[in-house]
This record gives sequence, structure tokens and C-alpha cells, in this order.
Amino acid sequence: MSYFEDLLKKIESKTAHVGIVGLGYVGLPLAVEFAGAGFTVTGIDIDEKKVAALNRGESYIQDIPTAVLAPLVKAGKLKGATDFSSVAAMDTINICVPTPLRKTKDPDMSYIVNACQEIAKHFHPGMLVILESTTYPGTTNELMLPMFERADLKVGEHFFMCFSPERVDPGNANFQTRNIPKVVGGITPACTKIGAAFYRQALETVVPVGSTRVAEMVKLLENTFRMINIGLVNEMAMLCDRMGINVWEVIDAAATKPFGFMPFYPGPGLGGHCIPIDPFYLSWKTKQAGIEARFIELAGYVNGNMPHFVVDKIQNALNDHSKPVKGSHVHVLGVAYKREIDDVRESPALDIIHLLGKHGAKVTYSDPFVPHLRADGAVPEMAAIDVEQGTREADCVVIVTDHKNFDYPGIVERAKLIVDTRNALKGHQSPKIVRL
Ligand code: SAJ
Repeated sequence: MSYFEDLLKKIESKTAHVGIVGLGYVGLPLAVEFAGAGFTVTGIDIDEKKVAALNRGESYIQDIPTAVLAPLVKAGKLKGATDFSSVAAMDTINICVPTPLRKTKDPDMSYIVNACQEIAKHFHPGMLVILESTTYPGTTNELMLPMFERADLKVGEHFFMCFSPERVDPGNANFQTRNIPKVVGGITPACTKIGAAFYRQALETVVPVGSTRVAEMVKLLENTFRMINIGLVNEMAMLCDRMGINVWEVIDAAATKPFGFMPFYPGPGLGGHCIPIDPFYLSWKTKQAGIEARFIELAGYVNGNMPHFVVDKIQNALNDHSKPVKGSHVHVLGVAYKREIDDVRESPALDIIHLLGKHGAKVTYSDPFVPHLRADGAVPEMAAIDVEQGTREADCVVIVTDHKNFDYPGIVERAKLIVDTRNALKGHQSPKIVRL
């Protein structure tokens, strides 16, 4: 029997030993899905705290309830490890490690390289390895394959390699790992076939594509599409502001068009570890190919300017109340990068807090999902304060993240002045409300 047939048999009988490297908001949900489908799954992460929590059956990922995780761990279907020696016993491996950008906006591939180096030490014929981390087109073929292929280990024959973009939307109650269509492209047709068979065991919809580069580019198109359209509406917000037009009303009315339009909304800037970052993987690669992805650069500039635009709005609003920013108390409502989540990575709230501090304002914040902000160069160490206290005492309240459970009517009643960057106070009319 060929390696392909042998591995396909293990996958389809769910006797394959599944490995997931990287147990974050992508890897842990994926591990849970495959363990829930009946596979024995080993998750590997360098963070001992994550691995220890996993082995206690305790979830540390908002979208995975402990009530779902614990029984899988108890049943021995899912366990965590910090070393890679268990790779020797694995049949499949998904790599779900971070792909951050350096400050110079070029890709930091160190997490992928380190993971592959460790896996390669225990790699054996008959394995399927799939990269899920968002990256530039060509990574799987140009960077990963040479780390595994040898004279006696030919891809598509002795082992199989694919790329499959992760599409997790943290906090999305309707779409979670199992019911988000899964794109997968292999280095050879046999790789694509076995990669698709693998995902079909645990996920509802699988979308095979012709190559790893297509699969890598699918992800970048998806996220670049979002980033550019958010940049467009952010620019519209600045144009409408200058022309005294309510941009929110414009977008809501445009959204009544039943075809050919998709609403995006202005905001305080672009947060998260994907949308503001992934498109620059594409522009970095295209520059190497001698072409410039100008839309990406321009959208990055517009989105990056939004925190400054918000602080200008705050400055002008205070000025209209004869108060300089310097010495004024500004209370920030919401510091997570979007509502209903606890993640502050790349959050525009951090830029706004930093800029306000530079202007000499006294800044406090409230966020039910983020009780504590670590100092990170841009912002000092901060602890959230009570919403009522902050909104009553501040000279200006700024809504940066529109968490649902804020008491908006109470905020409007208590606050002296409010800058609303999310249209959270839609329907509230008051001279003390200033909107983007
Ligand atoms: N934002 C706006 N206006 C909008 C939409 C979003 O200002 O109209 C802001 C958000 O406040 C946030 C940032 O953009 O700061 C990113 O928003 P997001 O909803 O794209 O947030 P992510 O990064 O958690 O999720 C995205 C996925 N989101 C959706 O599909 C809705 C998706 O783009 C990716 O699959 C995923 O990141 C990823 O991991 O790549």
C-alpha cells in the first residue's frame, strides 16, 4: 500500500494521530473540532501556561467553553505538550503559529521557521503537514517544503504538504471553526486530495484549490478586501466631517441597495492581528515581484490616521467647551480592538490613549472585557475604572469600542461631553454628542 493510501485510510477511519502546533485562537478550536470528531489529538505550544491549562481541561480561548474542552481532555482525545518529540507518533500536523509584521512592515517568519525546524527533527514518511498561518504567496513552496523534502522524502509521494488559510472570526457566534468553509491547496494534486479528505472528517465544507499559492492568496484577498473597504469608509468619514454630512446616515442608506454594495463602518482605526497586518504580507511580496500594491499602502495610511483624527475631534470638542486637552480628564470606553472580545492587539484605543497622554490629558478607561492594560511603550500600566465613575467625572468621554453591555442611555445622561467613534449612540440626540 502507498503512503497516500495508508494515510488516507487512517484519516477516513479517524485513527490518524492529529497534531496541532500553536494553541491560540486558531489552533485550539481546530484541535477541539478534530478531537470532537473522534481523532486523538496532541496540541503543541511553547507557552507552558496554555499547555497546562489545556491538560487541566480549562479553556483560555473565549470561543471555546471549558464545558466543551474538559470532556475531550478527560476522555484522552486531546492533550497538550510543550516538546515536539510527540511528532514522531503523529500522522498529520497543522501549523497555526503567529505571523506578525516587524516594525519595518516586513514579515516575521520566525515562528513558522522555528516550528518547522522542530517538526522536521521528528518528521517521518507518511505524514501530512498543513500550514494555516497567514503568510505571503509562495511561503509553503519556497520556505517550508525545502525544510522537509529530502532525496528519500518526496512531497506528494512519501509525505504531503498543503496550505489552508485560517478564517476564525473571534467572537462570531454564528460562524465557528466547524461551519466556516475551509479552503485547502496542496503542493501536488495528491497533497490537495489528502488535505481535503483530512478536513472533511471534522469540518462541514471543504474547498480544494489548485495550489498552495492560490490558497495563500485567497486569505490575503479576503483580508485586504476588508482593510481597503474600511479605509474607504474611514476616508468617507473624514470627507463627510469636513462637509458637515452624517456619514453614518449615508452608509445606512447606501446599505439599502440590495445588490452591488456591502456596508463597512468608520471607526477609530484598524485593530486586531490580521486585518491591519495581513495585507502587508502581500505588498511585501509584490514589491519583490517589482510591482507596488498601492491600494494597500494607501488604505494603511488612511486607517493609521484615524486615531489622530479621533484625538483632533476630542481636542475640538473640549475646545468648544473652553477646555484645553492639557489637564482635562478624558475617559475611554472600550479598549479591545472590536466589541465583545478581550483582545487589545493593535487596538486603536492604545494609540488614542498614547496621543491623549502626549497632549497632557488625564486618561482613564473602562472595558468589561479588559480589566487591566499592561504597559507597552505606547500606554502606561492601567487598570479599568468603573464606567459610572469615569463617565461622571470626565470632561470628555470617548467611545472607542462599542461593547453591547455598556449602559448607553446612562452614559448620555451622566457625561458632560461624548465623542462617539462607533455610532454607538445612534438614535440619541444631544448637543453633548460629537460623532465621527
Ligand atoms: N472594523 C472597522 N469597520 C468595519 C469592520 C471592522 O473599523 O466595518 C475594524 C474593527 O473594529 C477591528 C478591525 O477593523 O478593529 C478588524 O475587524 P474584523 O471584524 O475584521 O476583526 P478580526 O480581525 O477579528 O476578524 C477578522 C475576520 N473578520 C471577519 O470576517 C468579520 C476575518 O477578516 C479574518 O478571517 C480574521 O480576522 C483573521 O483571522 O484573518
